[in-house]
Amino acid sequence: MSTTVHRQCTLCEAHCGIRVEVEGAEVLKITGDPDDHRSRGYICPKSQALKDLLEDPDRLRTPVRRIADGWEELSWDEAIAFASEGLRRTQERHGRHAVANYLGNPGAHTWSLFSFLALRIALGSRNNHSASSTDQLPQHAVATEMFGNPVALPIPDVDRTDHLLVIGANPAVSNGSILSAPGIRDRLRDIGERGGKVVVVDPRRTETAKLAAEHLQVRPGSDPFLLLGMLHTLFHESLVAPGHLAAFTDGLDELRSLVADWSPERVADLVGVDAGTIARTAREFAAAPTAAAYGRVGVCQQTTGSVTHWLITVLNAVTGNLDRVGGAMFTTPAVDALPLFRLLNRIGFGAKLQRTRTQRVSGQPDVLGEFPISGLADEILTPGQDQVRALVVFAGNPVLSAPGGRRLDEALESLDFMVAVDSFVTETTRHADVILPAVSPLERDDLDLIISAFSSSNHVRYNPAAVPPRAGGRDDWQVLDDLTRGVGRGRVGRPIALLTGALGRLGLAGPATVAQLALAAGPHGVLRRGPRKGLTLGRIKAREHGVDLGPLQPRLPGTLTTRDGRLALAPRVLLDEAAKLEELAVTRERARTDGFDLTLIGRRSTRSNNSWLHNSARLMKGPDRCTALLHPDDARDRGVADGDRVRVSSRVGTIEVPVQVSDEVLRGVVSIPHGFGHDRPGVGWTVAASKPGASVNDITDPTVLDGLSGSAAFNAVPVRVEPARVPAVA
Ligand SMILES: Nc1nc2c(c(=O)[nH]1)N[C@H]1C(S)=C(S)[C@@H](COP(=O)(O)OP(=O)(O)OC[C@H]3O[C@@H](n4cnc5c(=O)[nH]c(N)nc54)[C@H](O)[C@@H]3O)O[C@H]1N2
Ligand SMILES: Nc1nc2c(c(=O)[nH]1)N[C@H]1C(S)=C(S)[C@@H](COP(=O)(O)OP(=O)(O)OC[C@H]3O[C@@H](n4cnc5c(=O)[nH]c(N)nc54)[C@H](O)[C@@H]3O)O[C@H]1N2
Ligand code: SF4
Ligand SMILES: [Mo]
Repeated sequence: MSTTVHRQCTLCEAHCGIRVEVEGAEVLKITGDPDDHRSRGYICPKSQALKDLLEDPDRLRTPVRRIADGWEELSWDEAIAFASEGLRRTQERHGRHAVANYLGNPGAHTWSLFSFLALRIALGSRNNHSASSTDQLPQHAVATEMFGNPVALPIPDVDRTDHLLVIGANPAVSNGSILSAPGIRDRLRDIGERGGKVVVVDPRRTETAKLAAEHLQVRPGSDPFLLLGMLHTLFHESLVAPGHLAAFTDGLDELRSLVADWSPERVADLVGVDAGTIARTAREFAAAPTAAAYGRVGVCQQTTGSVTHWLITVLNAVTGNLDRVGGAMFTTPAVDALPLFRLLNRIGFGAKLQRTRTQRVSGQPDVLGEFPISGLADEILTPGQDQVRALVVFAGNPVLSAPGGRRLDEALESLDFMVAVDSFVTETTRHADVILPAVSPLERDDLDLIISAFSSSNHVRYNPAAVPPRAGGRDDWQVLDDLTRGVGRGRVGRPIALLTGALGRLGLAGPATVAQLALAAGPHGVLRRGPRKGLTLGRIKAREHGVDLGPLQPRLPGTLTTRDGRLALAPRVLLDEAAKLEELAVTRERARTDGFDLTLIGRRSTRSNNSWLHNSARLMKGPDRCTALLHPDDARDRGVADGDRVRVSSRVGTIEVPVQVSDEVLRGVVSIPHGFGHDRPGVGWTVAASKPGASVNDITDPTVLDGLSGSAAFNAVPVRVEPARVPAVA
């Protein structure tokens, strides 16, 4: 007899509702949940990988320790003791900062994140890193400067907007990021159908651009110039109307003088779009009844990541679209960090959210207590006080995901000790001394309180385990809590370890306790809404298709936690970043003369998710997806045809991939996806290794970072493309 379990797919940020048909411990079928009010039955092909992950013969089921010729299995008790002791020993000998940590992307999709954060506190090291510094860190840095609250990220109100300007994002493939909105293709189509307009700004004619009414095919890295040109038009033509924001907003005058020098005529060549179109794009944005500008990794992963995100928020604000229905809005999530940041500000700690410490070798400042992952290899390889000698990696694969991955690969091999919490022997975890494998998503219960806080509507949904954990399987939080108890020493670490232990003995172990407290204190919780109506974990669990907490609501000025309680439209540090654009405008051509005549950008595929779904045979079917897209004219100039192998070189290194000739990309641009390169020795992903591709991060530059946040600049890398084999002379 089969039963059906209702939960979410948590592979990407859409978090679609699914129905998992199970018989005993086996999963028979995964389909969309038509009763999930957000996804209404929608799922993408990746959802089927949940079953593949569960059944994958390469997935580690028990902890393993590295030995001379491979791996040996350990009991959980032995493994935790071995891991804790190795970390403790390193800290005793070399100080607490000698143990670094890295949090990968899937770690933010599970409530075990709370346990990882506790482990961080127990370790007490300043060397914290995460995938954020390859992703959305510029957005947090900008939010901290403008709103005082690093997690106050404006989300486009896609379901109610009349005009959506998408800059450097491809939601038709990524399914929306910092914009959770399952089935977003339909939502984008709906904008047009209700008489609105979608405009896409991207150097490639993407799947999203094909759905849009207009595509501005800009040159990579030119977005800040485009936005300055648009803002120039708005100020010059008196189209600036911040509306309800005016009463609590500072900085309009500084903005006016900043944009005065950047007319559409001046930026047109830099952007690759004519001045008339730039001015019209600005006018249409301002004239729309409601409009939202939205940017994601295409513009985060740039040296100008923060400045661009700032200008995007400014564009929303000066047209009165920030925090209004149909514009770019803030969520009112089940758990809100707002009171925390308000408290930090009140006790004078707010200013410490960023730039209070510097990364030892690179000198990069921290943001939200983390250093850029791009600097980790140097921290490991450069001798000196506080050199990193041990590492804990939770749910991450930085060898493939961080810039300059090849060097990090080497650095990891030189560590004294490394612990990985991951279910596979990956390009990263193959360097670990011990791997602690957690169960797969369908084997655990979960509550998403992070991704839902960045959604197109307010909601929360509990995920029961679909099948019991396979023999001996443990959830991430159990593993992480055990490590916390094992390593916690000193003034802060010891109390955290003791508290974790005490909660365990009281039967209150794990993220459920933290979630209950956070829910109670949240905007919908019992402290605010009373014991009868307030949102509790029990009430969330009782609603098997999820809880609808309503559409996004205006939240300003209440959500501001700046010291003066005002919205800072022109923060000093961002004006300083903008000042660097003058020089950038002049030097953009320089790389070409250094022999790198093309510009590299990234790409995502619907059948892939960063580095870790390439072991699913059904997703890997079909043509090679790790290709270099090249414009037909550029291919012809280099004497390469579709399918030929090419060498793509940057200042940092060279990779070899097949070329895919396509007029989708702008001339002068090469597009290569990340997350491949599974041919490194010892990688335990057999399907992935049979179609390995190459890692584009072997040629991205770890020294080229976003100016304000230190986040990786994967896009707009100067490269050269040549045939892999020189054709024989006739
Ligand atoms: N060139 C280039 N590089 C990029 C990007 C790009 O666009 N271009 N994008 C960047 C972005 S946006 C991101 S988010 C990063 C991602 O970077 P990472 O987070 O470092 O890498 P992932 O490929 O997501 O690897 C996730 C790892 O977690 C493991 N895992 C999956 N689920 C779980 C779980 O539930 N528990 C545990 N313990 N482990 C789990 C997987 O087996 C895998 O090894 O890559 C970045 N790198
Ligand atoms: N199927 C699938 N879905 C995913 C993922 C995946 O790997 N596969 N990864 C998940 C993760 S971790 C994240 S963070 C999100 C990311 O979600 P998105 O931000 O939507 O990511 P991308 O699809 O990489 O889109 C970035 C776009 O920026 C464009 N771009 C590159 N350089 C520039 C530039 O200089 N200017 C402009 N204007 N555009 C530029 C690229 O051509 C690309 O179309 O996706 C998530 N969803
Ligand atoms: S879009 Fe696909 S991968 Fe993302 S949550 Fe939905 S079904 Fe899962
Ligand atoms: Mo990401």
